Amino acid sequence: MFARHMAVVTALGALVAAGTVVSHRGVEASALAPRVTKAAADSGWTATLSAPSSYAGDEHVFGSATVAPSVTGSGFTATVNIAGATPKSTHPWHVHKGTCGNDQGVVGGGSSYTPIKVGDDGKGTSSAKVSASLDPKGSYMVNIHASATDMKTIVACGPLTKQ
Ligand SMILES: [Cu+2]
Repeated sequence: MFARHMAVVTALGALVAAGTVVSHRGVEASALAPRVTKAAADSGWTATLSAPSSYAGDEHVFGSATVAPSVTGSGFTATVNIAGATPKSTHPWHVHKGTCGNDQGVVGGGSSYTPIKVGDDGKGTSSAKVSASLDPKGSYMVNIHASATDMKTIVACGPLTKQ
């Protein structure tokens, strides 16, 4: 019940954000209008990524991330851009619950997130469709892991802030 309600709220927020007037789901959501007025202002989240103070390695990864509610239903799309990474390196990344100093786990299935493939210029990007919703009042962050074989080392991290 709660999860379904949140899905409708997220969908309405996305529709309003996109300036689109739509069909079946819009009609369904309008029945909840008095309760979703605030959520309708949700245009997503952003994060600025930098190396955590605990990081002692050679990479100097920085970047940004955005989270946009899905336009077509529940869930969200997260996009990350980094620079300063080792050329041709591969970095797993995720939206996590919690803060950079207090990881409370990946949001959605870890396999939703395709690792970032870094180019010769040290830059890379990736995008993930995640079938989980973020609690507007929740605490989330994006982190960039050192490699698939060194997930424990975080080369960059940043808190997600509501836009
Ligand atoms: Cu992660």
